[in-house]
Amino acid sequence: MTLTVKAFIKEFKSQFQSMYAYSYKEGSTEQLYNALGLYIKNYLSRNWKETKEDYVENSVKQVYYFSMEFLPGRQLESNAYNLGLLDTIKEGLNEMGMSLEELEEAEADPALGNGGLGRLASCFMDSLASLGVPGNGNGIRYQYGLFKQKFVDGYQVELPENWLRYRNVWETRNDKSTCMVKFGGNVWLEKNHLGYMEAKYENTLNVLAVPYDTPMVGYRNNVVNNLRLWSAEIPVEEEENYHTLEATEPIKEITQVLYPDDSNYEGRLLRLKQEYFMVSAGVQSILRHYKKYNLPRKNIPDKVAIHINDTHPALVIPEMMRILLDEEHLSWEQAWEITFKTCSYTNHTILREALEKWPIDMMKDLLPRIYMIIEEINQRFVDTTAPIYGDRITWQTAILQNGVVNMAHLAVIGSHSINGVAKLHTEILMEDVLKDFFELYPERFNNKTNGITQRRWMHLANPGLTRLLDEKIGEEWKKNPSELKVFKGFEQDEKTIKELAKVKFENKQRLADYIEELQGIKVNPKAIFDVQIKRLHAYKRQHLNMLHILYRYLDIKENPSKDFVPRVFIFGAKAAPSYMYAKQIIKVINSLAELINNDPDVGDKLKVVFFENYGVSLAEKIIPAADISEQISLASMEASGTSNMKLMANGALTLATLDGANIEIKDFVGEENMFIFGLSSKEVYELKAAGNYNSKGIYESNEKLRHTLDALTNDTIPGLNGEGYAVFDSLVNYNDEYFVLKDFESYIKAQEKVDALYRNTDEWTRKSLLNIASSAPFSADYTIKRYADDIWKVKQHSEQKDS
Ligand code: 26Q
Repeated sequence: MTLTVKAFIKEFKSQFQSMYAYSYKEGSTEQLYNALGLYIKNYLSRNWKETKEDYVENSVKQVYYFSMEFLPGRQLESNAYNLGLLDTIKEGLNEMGMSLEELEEAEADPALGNGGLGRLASCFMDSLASLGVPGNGNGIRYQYGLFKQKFVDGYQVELPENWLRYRNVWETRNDKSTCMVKFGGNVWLEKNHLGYMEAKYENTLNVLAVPYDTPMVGYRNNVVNNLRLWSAEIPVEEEENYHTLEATEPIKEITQVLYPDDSNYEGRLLRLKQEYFMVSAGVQSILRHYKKYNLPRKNIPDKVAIHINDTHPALVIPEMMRILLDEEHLSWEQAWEITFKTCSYTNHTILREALEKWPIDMMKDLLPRIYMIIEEINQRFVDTTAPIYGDRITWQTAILQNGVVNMAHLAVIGSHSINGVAKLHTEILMEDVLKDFFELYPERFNNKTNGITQRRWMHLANPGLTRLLDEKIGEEWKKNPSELKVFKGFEQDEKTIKELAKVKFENKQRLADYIEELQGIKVNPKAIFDVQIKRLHAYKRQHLNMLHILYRYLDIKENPSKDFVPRVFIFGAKAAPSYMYAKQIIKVINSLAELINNDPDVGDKLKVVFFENYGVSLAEKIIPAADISEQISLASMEASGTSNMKLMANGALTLATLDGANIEIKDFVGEENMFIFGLSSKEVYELKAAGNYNSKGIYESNEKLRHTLDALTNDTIPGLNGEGYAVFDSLVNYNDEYFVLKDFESYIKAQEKVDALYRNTDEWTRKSLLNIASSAPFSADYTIKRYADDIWKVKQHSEQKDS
């Protein structure tokens, strides 16, 4: 069934009229957007229903991806595109005197995640549906997403992100599938009249979990999977007990707001409530759905795979045990076998301060039955491990340690598969962070390098490049990304090189216009667009980037007649609200930008743009215009990175340390087509082990560096209130935790190579072409295929239905 422009126009008009009872000509942008969104949702609803029915009728195995975060981005264009409606809709809207771009801006960008981990979950949702893998997301419908970031005098200010204010056309509230989640109270075990042990509860806080389902549309394959987000409400039958607004607070707050920290774990009770709420509702709903299959409980692992996205949903393990023991009355051994075979876990970080460890007392009070089960899992683990491996290893790997529940240990012990997110990261897990577990269970460990969906990050974000690729290598690459390598054949084709350079230039021109409109900064589209977009964290070293900018600024001031290659430095980054140092770095960059952008001696040679409120929608605008991709974390610290993949696929050259997936970028595109600098992870480990790093020594002995660092504290940068000192102190006087000064010199050298290469436009573009052509292995479609084959053992179920 193909939709004609004429039919679309007719149906859209009637959709609008049925919603608002006046003509679309009177509609506001928001209303027109809502009508179009609902039109698309109606259009896909049949496939959504049929996909669901199909999975049940054929008793197919399904994956449930449990994640506290999802960052789907705007869905209007991407749904229309995957459904094959985009061109028809664009044309129809034009005929009615509207543009899709304009309506699109009315859509909220759901910021239900912090960064990489949440965006990865959403790329995976897109790939699951597009491959026809039966896969569902399970998460929280936060009423407020990640804070909106504003800069006031260069300081980050956080505002609430009320993304649901103007309704969300994509979601369907599903009152038929609610679950009850119990907190606190007293629990004891009692034999019931059938002779089974049963858990008895009193004085619990009962919370109703209401699911909101959002369609996850596959790319032109009629598959529509489901993303289920849970919202906490007062149970209907208990409404009468809640007399005041205040009394409802403890329930409503559970799904009110996303925790804005992505790297520093704080043991907040409310966060633990959120985790258990999502997990309990999710597991209950899965096991209820499984009953439709009419199969014995022991077959659950043949039909259900539950994936734990970092440790945040690791309570899936005791929760599943609880239901199988207390409600299904299985033996411990039976329940454990099912749970263990069903669950798998991905680790996303090696930062020690990010590892979740919940105080035992807190867990016991909030989740008494879950704690009892964790205790038994721990006891049985200790009893089987100690006799074979001895006390030391057993103690180091136990779940309960020094008054806390170690969530990573729980996740590892209860999962049949444990994976890292890039080759180096997985090695570090096996050799360092989870070394003892690797000795216990080597067969459980595996690597799954992250990936990105090319549909959103190339096809939609970069139409110019997509057209060029279609023209040169045909359209096959869109279904089959490995075809991108055919583009390598054009490496020496002058015409293609020129065309590619033109695409990039136009993208830069568009971004330059946007920057001027947004910030009033005029940037030269011929300059190198140098981009660092990611959460702000000392290990990601935005301050190393800043030091280079400062160095360059001083150089320009001191050598006015020197020939500089113009550069625009572009940042996008949110700092966790409680992360002081990250906020100070933002302030220093903003003040430095203010100085540079307004200095007439500098002109076009140097500009610094720090976008406010970086998120998925901004990323879609910035990435296609990037020349340089800054991936400069201290080697070993960045588990994978995913902006590195997006930027590469859009033809940016990577300037990087050998960390995370940068190593694999190097393997695919070749060292000569990127800029590598800095310590290797091995050198970082050695330097840490030696214990003799002396940042002050470097400061004192490197004249260039000293000159640059001194500018942080000698009033070179106006508007600072001690932030320059804070950065200076941490780097010079507190021994520079992330070895910024150690890598400074080689970073500057790499930056000089960037300038030199950019002078040769064709050579630069040739390398850009090779990057695009080598980016296929980072397609999330391949990543998901590997998860499906190796970990979840689910099959693609996408026989093409004709609708
Ligand atoms: C934990 C406890 C309490 C509150 C918050 C958290 C929390 C929330 C989010 C801890 C960590 C996160 C997010 C981590 C994250 O995004 N990690 C990134 O994951 C990407 C996808 O695998 C990788 O590419 C990045 O390298 C990694 O930093």
